[in-house]
Amino acid sequence: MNSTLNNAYLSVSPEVQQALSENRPVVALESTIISHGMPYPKNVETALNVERIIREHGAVPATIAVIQGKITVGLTKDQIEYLGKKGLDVPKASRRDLPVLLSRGMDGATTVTTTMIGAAMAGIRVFATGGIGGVHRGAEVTMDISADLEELAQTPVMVVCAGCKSILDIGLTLEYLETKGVPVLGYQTEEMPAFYTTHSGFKVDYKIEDPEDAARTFAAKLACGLKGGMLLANPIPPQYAMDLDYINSNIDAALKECNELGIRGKKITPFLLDKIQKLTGGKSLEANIQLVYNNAAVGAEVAKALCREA
Ligand code: PSU
Ligand code: MN
Repeated sequence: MNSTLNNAYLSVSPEVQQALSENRPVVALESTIISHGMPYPKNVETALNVERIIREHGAVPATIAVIQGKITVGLTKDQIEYLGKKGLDVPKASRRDLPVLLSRGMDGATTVTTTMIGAAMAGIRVFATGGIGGVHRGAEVTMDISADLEELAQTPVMVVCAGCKSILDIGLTLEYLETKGVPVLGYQTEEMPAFYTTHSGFKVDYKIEDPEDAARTFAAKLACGLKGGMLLANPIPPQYAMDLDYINSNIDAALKECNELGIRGKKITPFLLDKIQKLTGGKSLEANIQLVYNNAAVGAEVAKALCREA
């Protein structure tokens, strides 16, 4: 771990570094959800609440971003506020963007992909977020498949999420993860959750009973040196779940507009997230926030259980 901590492009906060060196639980958090996933000031408020929830559960939060050319693990409040305020003006940083952002001393909002990279470099094993990227609908023509899936195939971090939105093709996303050997685990559920709803019609590979079960599963993978991470899909609490038909009709409308406007590449996901929030008059934003809180709590419990394992 020391050699990675000496990396000139990595900066780990003293609090996170100390927790890791004492085998105390740390939960990584992403910054694209702050800059590109929610509007200001709700994004900052949510990011700070997520950190508080993780602390209340006895773990240390480590929000990750690229700040002035360094993968920064454990942002300060001011840095979170800065990224939230700058919003879409912060470049969305996926794996392919890192070399340029780092060498030029730029900022970047880390996606699931680059947050996993930063977490692994620092030695953090658990990462909580909202939803992952995946195989987009129509990918058989566009080849739009999120780099998040490739990262899950190669970087040893457990990602706690609420499944993926049906802006994606959930069935193809699960097929892709199967091909890549990524375990898709349902937290106390047999069904793959679909972000705003607990139902998707697709099954997960295995149901996980509790944080200990999740930790033992991940520990077994790590012990065997099996490459890659794991997905722990944690359904939105039912009281915050949205009506399936309502959310799907809004997703369809957002997808239609995205196609008509000819939006491409990394702009697609942020466009869809923003459009859905506007079409639902903020209702989807509230659901989004609540599921992130829920994932933060489960992430902290799994991180604690992993520290007891190892
Ligand atoms: N899905 C969400 N909210 C998000 C994202 C996805 O429900 O904020 C963000 C995450 O950072 C994810 C990224 O890693 O979008 C995926 O982008 P793309 O589809 O361009 O790979
Ligand atoms: Mn894409």
